[in-house]
Amino acid sequence: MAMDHTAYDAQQIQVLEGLEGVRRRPGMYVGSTGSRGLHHLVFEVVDNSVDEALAGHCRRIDVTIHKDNSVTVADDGRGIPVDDVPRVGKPGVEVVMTMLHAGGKFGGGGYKISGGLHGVGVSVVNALSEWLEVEVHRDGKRHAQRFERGRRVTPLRVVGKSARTGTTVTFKPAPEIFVETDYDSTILAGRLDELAYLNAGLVLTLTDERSGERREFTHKGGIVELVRSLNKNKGALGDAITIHRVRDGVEVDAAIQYNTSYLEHVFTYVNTINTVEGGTHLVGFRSALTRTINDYARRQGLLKNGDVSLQGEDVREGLTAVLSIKLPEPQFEGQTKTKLGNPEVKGLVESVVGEELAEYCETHPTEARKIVAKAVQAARAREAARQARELVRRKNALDVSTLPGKLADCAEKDPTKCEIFVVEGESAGGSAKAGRDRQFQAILPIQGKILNVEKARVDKMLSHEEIRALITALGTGIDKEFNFERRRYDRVILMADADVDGAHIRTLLLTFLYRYMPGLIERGKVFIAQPPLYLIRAGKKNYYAYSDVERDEITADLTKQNVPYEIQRYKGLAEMNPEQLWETTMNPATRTLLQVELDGGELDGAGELDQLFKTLMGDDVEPRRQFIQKYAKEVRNLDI
Ligand code: 0RA
Repeated sequence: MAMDHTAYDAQQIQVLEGLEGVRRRPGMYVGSTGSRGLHHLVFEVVDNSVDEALAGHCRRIDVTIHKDNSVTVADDGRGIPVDDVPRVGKPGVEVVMTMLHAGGKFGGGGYKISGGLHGVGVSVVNALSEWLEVEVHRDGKRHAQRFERGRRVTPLRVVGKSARTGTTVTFKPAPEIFVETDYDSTILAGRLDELAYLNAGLVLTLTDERSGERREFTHKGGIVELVRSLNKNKGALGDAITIHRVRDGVEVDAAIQYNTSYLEHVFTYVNTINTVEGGTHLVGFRSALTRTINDYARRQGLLKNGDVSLQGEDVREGLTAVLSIKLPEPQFEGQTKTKLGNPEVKGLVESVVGEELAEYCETHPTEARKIVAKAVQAARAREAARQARELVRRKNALDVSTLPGKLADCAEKDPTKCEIFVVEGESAGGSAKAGRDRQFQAILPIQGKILNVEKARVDKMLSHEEIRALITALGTGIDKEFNFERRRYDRVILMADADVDGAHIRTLLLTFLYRYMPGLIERGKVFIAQPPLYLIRAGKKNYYAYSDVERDEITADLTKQNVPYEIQRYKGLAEMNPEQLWETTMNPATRTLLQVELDGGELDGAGELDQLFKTLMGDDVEPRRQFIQKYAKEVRNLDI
């Protein structure tokens, strides 16, 4: 083909300007010149290999971090074409490495499926590298070419024979561009593992020559394995539902599995990019779920007459799912370009997921019924919470006249100086009322027996008179309308017998507070009173022991002094008279309180606690017992 020199020169200038532009504004192309951008270079190269895998030509991708923080990405794909590109007059490899956006624009037919952050292509990596070497195994030969700061320094040469095909790219990020040049193998490993889930069967390896560590990532089952591992030990309801369909050139993969928690974990991907801002695919997925489960519930008569219909949030309680779609021309929108905009995708995903889900329900009635039952329970809890909120809103919580009759309020009106004892049982409540300092201590007796603690569910609790009284007394409102500033007391102290029943009512109240007023626990405002276990009478003197160890210490002491004594084991709060209760359990100067804490805090502590509470409320007695023991260890001893 005759070369048009004018066009060629113009092309050359454009190429240089293009890559110079990348070097002038690297952040625009790779996000930043810090750690994020540095790692993005690797992801960009790996994504090119993943495209080969998606096209069905590549089975493994090996990533190596070298001692000098240069990185090699090797695949066993077809190899980047080495023939001259018509009109450009240069080998395909060189065009790919030096022209912006040249990535998927040639080679015929194939579209770029996996995404670099901006789909910028490997030329950006070249432009931002001190040097880059590419090796192509193709047509029985090994070809090599070297670039420095994006510019070709050797032409593409045949350097040997080869019996295989594939592409190997090695590059060293330019130190004048990147402020961070040390690779973090954990970050690379995380993405490679994610890619292994999103591309079932693909083998990815990471070798860190700085430490000698080598890891392999492969997940035969793809996203289903991811969902199963996310649900491990979370009380999965049946096995995961898997969906795999291609419609109108869009590949839809989904894995769905419910667990017994209240949490929703749905991860969505478009062309292997994690679409954290959601988009049309997620909207379609959600409406398919809501519609299909409602349809099934109604047809099977699982929704009672008085029931409200299931809303999106109901069918997503305890849902773990991964949705991964692949389409030729994704439009990414949003702040971080991680929101899918393609409008046609909504209906497409909705119908594919809807059809598959309906089919699953028909063929797996036992599992389907469990899922519906869970959603129905969520809907009832939502309705009960709404009614309770309504109740709280209707009655002005600050208006003393609407306060529950059983509440013995304190005289002090400044909430920061007040505390409330929530006391199990009428008689203990009576002692507490008589023994308290009425200036700042309020008492709310709760009838433990009325609440069937074995079977109580949170939605049932909300419809209960005792719990409503507690909500009104505390004044903060619940759930979405919780407002800490409206609290009527600064400390909520749960006071129950030191026996199994007491432990049950206490954990039940804690479950309630955790679910509907977590803001109180987070702020360290919830406490557990510590009544003594023993009274040791020695003549006119009374000693209180709060543990067996303490009892033994006291009696040993008395024996040493030859003082006769009598031990009484307290079976309940009611056995103490008001003065004793004040002295041992309520007087801030002498009492001990346990402060209830969310464990972990920053490390998904709420999630873990959620799980524990769920365990507690389930039907298994053994996990409940274990929880109570674990919980006892987790509360901090606090002297006030
Ligand atoms: C364009 C066309 C073809 C393959 C590739 C690019 C390709 C690019 C990269 C980047 C890293 N690994 C890669 N492997 C392949 C298709 C060539 C053909 O039709 O044989």
